[in-house]
Amino acid sequence: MAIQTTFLMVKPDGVKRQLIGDIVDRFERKGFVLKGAKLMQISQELAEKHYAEHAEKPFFGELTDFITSGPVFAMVWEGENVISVARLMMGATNPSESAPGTIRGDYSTTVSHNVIHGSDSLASAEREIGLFFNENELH
Ligand code: DAT
Ligand code: MG
Repeated sequence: MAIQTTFLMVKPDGVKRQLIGDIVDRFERKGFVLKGAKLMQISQELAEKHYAEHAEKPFFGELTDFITSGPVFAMVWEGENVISVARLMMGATNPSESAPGTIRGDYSTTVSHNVIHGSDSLASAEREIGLFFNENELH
């Protein structure tokens, strides 16, 4: 048994396309538990911190512009191996390679607009939850 928590976020494209309900539904039906959630606008500063590992990549400017282009739906989820299982349910980063049935596989065609973010490790989950949520916002 490894009960974990992870940080998931519907990106601005997913919010605009009204996919929040479907995405929340998938994780609830799987059996994961929602611990916190909010619709919010990401600042430039938070975008740069959140994606700091990609600061040297050629797409970094495009990435921070996109993630600040409209509201996101930030969430914390809990459950058995939720970090890796949520990544499986999201599908591969590049929607050209994500399997049908996954969120990215079902709803996106381009890597720069791939609908959802999910933490990729225990350390990044802890770091990202701390960046986006206060203790009193988690239940
Ligand atoms: P993931 O979001 O699956 O963890 P990542 O951490 O490698 O993927 O990249 C973060 C985001 O950056 C990704 O969701 C979309 C964007 N991205 C990644 N590679 C890209 C590329 N080659 N061109 C444009 N955007 C890219
Ligand atoms: Mg990543």
